[in-house]
Amino acid sequence: MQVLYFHTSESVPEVKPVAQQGPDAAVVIDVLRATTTITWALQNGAEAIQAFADLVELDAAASGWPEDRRLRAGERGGQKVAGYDLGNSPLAVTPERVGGKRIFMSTTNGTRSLEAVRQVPMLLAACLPNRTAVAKRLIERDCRQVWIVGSGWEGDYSLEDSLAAGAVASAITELAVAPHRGVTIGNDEMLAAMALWDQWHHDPETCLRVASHGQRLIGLGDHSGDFTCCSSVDNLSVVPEQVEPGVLQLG
Ligand code: 3SL
Repeated sequence: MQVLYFHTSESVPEVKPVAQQGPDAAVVIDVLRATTTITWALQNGAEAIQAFADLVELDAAASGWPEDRRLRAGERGGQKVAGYDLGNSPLAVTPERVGGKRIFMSTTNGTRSLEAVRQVPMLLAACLPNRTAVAKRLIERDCRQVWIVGSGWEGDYSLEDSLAAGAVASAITELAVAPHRGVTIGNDEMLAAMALWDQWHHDPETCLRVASHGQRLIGLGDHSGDFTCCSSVDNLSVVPEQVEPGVLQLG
């Protein structure tokens, strides 16, 4: 298995078909907070997450879904979109709120990354809480070329997504020990992310708090619960997987 990391949706190369050496799997990460929220929403019984880069498209799709079985989740600039049911906090997607519901979701960066790789045959969402579960899924499916894609902030690098990319890749290298499952690290970005995980794995919450987007969230108000939730490691075994373009369910 070859594993590569791209920091943002903007840095993802053109996705080629598998027959032309394109990736057979992609893993999207937005630690603060979209993929953490997606993973917790599915853990807590949401029927599915349908992700959109664009709010107008989200509204159009949501309006075609029964009102009692839908929620609209929107975040821009770290804050809830006015009039939407939910923002982007993993603490808000409780079983009572999301059970049985489809969540139509758009965030500043995370849902853009999901859109950038939606044509890759297998698309997963990862965060620190499910990083080992994601690594196991990739190994079980015997993936050949995996693109891990961060979300960053409006085209720029983000520390916390790289931390989690390194966490996933480290779990893959630890678990894929059978001789026929050689793991190769495909680019410098992936090597650097693994070094970051080595550096911070004893204290991921501090890494999230010192990161520029962590600082942005702190500036917007008290996000202590979000930091604790988003920096927890390996406390979830669910893996969001794309089942049709833009729609994630538990695979
Ligand atoms: O950028 C995103 O997609 C969001 O996850 C940002 S925030 O954590 O909701 O502010």
